[in-house]
Amino acid sequence: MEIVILLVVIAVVVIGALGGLVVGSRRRKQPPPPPSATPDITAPPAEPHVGDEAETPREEPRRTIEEVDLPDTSGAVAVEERPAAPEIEIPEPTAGRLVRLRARLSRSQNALGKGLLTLLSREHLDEDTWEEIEETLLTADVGVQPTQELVERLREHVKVLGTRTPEELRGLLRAELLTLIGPDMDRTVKTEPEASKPGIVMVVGVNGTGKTTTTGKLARVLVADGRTVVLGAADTFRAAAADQLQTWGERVGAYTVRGPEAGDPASVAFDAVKEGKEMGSDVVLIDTAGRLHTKTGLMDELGKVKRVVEKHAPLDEILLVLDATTGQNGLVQARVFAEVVDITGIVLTKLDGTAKGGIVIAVQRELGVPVKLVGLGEGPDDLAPFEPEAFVDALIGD
Ligand SMILES: Nc1nc2c(ncn2[C@@H]2O[C@H](COP(=O)(O)OP(=O)(O)O)[C@@H](O)[C@H]2O)c(=O)[nH]1
Ligand SMILES: [Mg+2]
Repeated sequence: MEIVILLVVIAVVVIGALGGLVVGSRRRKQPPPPPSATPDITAPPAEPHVGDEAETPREEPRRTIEEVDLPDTSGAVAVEERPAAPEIEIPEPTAGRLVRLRARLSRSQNALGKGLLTLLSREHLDEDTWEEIEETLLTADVGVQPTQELVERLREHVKVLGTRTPEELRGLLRAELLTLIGPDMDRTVKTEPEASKPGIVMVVGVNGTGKTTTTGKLARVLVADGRTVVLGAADTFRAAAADQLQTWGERVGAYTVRGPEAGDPASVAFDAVKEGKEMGSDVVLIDTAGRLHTKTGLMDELGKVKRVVEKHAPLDEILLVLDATTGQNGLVQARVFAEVVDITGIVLTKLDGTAKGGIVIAVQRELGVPVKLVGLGEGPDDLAPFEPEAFVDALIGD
């Protein structure tokens, strides 16, 4: 009797363990580690631990022989059931995203575009009205200098026009806003790989501005364009930051290089580029931490990350992520970061949540660097290449 009980117990344990293994292997989503993975790079998600879901299969009702459907052999060749491959998402194409997401700019549209058009349509454009126009621009964060330039030019043109039709006003405003934004600036994100090295992009900015989200979205953009991507989780301050980035990567099959928690961000960045090179990847995207409590600390850290990465090759792009809802505060941050590293492009996030679309103009003026990407939501494909014409059209409406 004891022997029978013992056998039953053993059988249950074995079945449970087997079930656990199957579940475990299905759970692995991270793409296979690169051939050269070095020990200091944290491996993809761990194997299931003892006890992990080992219980589940035991509770599943077991099918009896009578219930098993026999394969239908009358039709085509029976297809063998294979374990599901990790689900890799196909991101949306990037062309025309800003046009598609233009409704997200409705707050800026109402406050800036419509506001200005209404004011300009007044029969008498007296001093008070011009002051209101100026206020509208300043409230939308266009910035003092650009506002004065715009108002001056509008005044001149309106004088010449005499009577103004709504179409003329719209055309005028469109042209002048475009001039301020700079339609001819090169806004391509430099990610072209060269013979011996991937394109290298570093993402910097204050915590909470959307760096990790932007890095993840950018990886999707690149994958959608047919590139292979390696992510470097150089925000080693919190383990959750690396997890967040890795999750973004896994969704599109991009490998994430991580380091130990509180480890050296520069060495993670270095390893990421090394992996990118060895895997023959097209682009390496490096996410960084953005603690700003001391400027010197930040300067030291980012400066070091940059120097260490440049032992491999120069960085192609340093993107500064700014939260558009923070207004003038964002400009202060921009100044600090520009002192530390050579910013080559700006990403303005959360433009969907603000009426202050004029920040695009102000921040470009401040840094003399173009806005290259804009964030228009929390969704995975809510990052758009910045197109001045589509942006202005969205602001002033059709
Ligand atoms: N509405 C909106 N939210 C955004 C956008 N970009 C990022 N976020 C949100 O901002 C929060 C902080 O983002 P995260 O990438 O973790 O910031 P980080 O600390 O700079 O890495 C998250 O909740 C994001 O979903 C955007 O363009 N629009
Ligand atoms: Mg982050």
